[in-house]
Amino acid sequence: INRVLRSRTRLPNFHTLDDVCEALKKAKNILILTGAGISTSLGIPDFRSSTGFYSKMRNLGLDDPQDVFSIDVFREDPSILYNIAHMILPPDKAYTPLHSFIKLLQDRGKLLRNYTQNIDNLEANAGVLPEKLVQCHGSFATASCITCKYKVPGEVLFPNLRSKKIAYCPFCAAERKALLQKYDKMEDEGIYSRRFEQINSFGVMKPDITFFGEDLPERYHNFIKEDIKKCDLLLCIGTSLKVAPVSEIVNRVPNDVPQILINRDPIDHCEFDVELLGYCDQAITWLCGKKLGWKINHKDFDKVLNSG
Ligand code: CNA
Repeated sequence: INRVLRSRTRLPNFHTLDDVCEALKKAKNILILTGAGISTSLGIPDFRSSTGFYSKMRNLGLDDPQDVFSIDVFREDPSILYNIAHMILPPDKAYTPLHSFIKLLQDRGKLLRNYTQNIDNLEANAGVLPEKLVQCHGSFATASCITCKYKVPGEVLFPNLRSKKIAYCPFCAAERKALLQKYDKMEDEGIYSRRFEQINSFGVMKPDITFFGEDLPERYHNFIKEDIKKCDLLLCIGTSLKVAPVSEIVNRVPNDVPQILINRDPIDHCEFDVELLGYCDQAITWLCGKKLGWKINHKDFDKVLNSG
């Protein structure tokens, strides 16, 4: 976790809603950086809000809630993730008006790429094309054996995650059993064994989400350098920008590219040209519906637009 400390000179002629609308109309290569805040309206908690996942973890007595997503902790005791993952499992087929806004930019040929920190894979539900998406922290869409890397579709793991039962890799089962027997025998013979550390995660299936201590997916590194050069507008939506290296994107975008924040809470450690503080579904629906005359193709568009 890194705080992004930055002092950026704001663009001199870019500070009104009309500037935002003009930029959205003109832009051809929009880079959208999204976070957990774009999915909270579906009931998926974010991490750092007062009602977020981390405060729930603290209430469960975990000293450092980030440990749930530490690869070292997972290797030592995978049951911790299996006990809490049900809280952040993605709902089936759902997506928000904000996800549909990303699809709208894609349809209008304006979306360079959506860099999402989200692991819920809801962008796919909204029809965002895989080539337009970089899932910076992986996702629940697939899962792999932590030992042999055998990969399965993510849903295969969902029943286990919902019922808090660890899922094991079928190809590592025999070796796991043999290891368990070996360590049991050592213990019977009074030989000190490091059974806990050695075996607990052997052959355990892990959702392909990036844990603290793991590198970001290759796709992130493959695209980010060129995309930063190409982008002509940066939208940061529903993120506290506290997790590096994704948080550093805002610093790497050239200074003459307008940067807009749409977030419920202000972000003290970053400066944007325009900040729209509030719920992102409402903000973007209002901007599209009332200011730009763009209809977002989402079942709740009219409801949100008329909700004031
Ligand atoms: P975060 O640190 O929890 O910040 C979320 C931000 O969203 C906060 O600044 C809130 O103010 C803001 N926010 C919450 N609700 C809304 C809303 N309706 N409209 C506008 N803004 C809102 O989460 P980040 O994404 O910044 O942190 C990155 C982590 C979160 C990644 O590693 C993700 O994997 C992880 N995460 C993902 C999900 C998901 O996939 N849905 C859920 C929870 C956490």
